[in-house]
Amino acid sequence: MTQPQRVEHLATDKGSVPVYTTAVVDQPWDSYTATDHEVWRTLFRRQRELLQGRACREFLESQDAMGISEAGIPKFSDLNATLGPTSGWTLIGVQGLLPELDFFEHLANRRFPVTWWIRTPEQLDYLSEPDLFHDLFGHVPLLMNPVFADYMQAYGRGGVKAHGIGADALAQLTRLYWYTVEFGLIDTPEGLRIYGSGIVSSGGESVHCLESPAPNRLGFDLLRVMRTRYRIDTYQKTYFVIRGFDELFDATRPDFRPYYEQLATAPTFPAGAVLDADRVYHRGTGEGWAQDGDI
Ligand code: HBI
Ligand code: FE
Repeated sequence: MTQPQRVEHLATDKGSVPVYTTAVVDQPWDSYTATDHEVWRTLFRRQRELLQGRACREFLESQDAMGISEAGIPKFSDLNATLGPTSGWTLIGVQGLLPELDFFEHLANRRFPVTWWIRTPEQLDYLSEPDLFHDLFGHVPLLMNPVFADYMQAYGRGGVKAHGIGADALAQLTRLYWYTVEFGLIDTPEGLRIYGSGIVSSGGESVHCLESPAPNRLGFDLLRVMRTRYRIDTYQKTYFVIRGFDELFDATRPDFRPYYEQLATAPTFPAGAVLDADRVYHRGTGEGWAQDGDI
């Protein structure tokens, strides 16, 4: 088997530029080094300790049910043996960021792309694109939840359609992904909990999103989310809260075309905005926010 490539952002004098790749590759599990497995163990231990009492029950229980543990980097084939019969999803190996349409088409066919390589010890606390830890530790467990698994396929199908409609529709749909799949919170009888993959795979944000007074925590509303801008390189200024995965799946059931038409002339909102119509769980103080203008 040829060793797959490690495709990462390109550092240029104008900042980092994403590099896209479309290849589907076999996971070269035997090629992982002791350092790779040690990076996994370090991140796994840190995150599982932080996520007790912070991540939603479904996330933690699904990780355990799949046998994702601190032993070392899991084999995609082992995980597929559990995931396939449970929700019809298959993990496929990829080399890095996929172009939007490729990504959506995989989701629409219940294939979840997992980056085959893991970050280096120097990148432990931050890297600018998804690696194996983010994808596998963060995204894969909730694919075991039937309703969330259906949502992810519906999202993929919506993405393929949005790609055909145009850039605005794509941007609006990407905001939905960002504020749910990546940075979503869920309300539970024990309080707000995390389900977003971008949060559960990040040390600082796992605490910040629930306990810092700075960010807003607002009730999920589909069109509100699709109009709300975000930054990819700082903690979120606003987290949206769903009351259950059904709320997410029900929101993506209708055809989005009328929404895109309605939103075509609707202005977007800054990431830190709080509107009169918002269901407010917490109005953020905004302390420490990067003064980044109107993002
Ligand atoms: N590619 N490998 C990979 N993983 C992702 O999570 C991913 C992607 N390409 C595009 C993308 N996510 C986002 O733009 C989604 O909002 C579509
Ligand atoms: Fe992600």
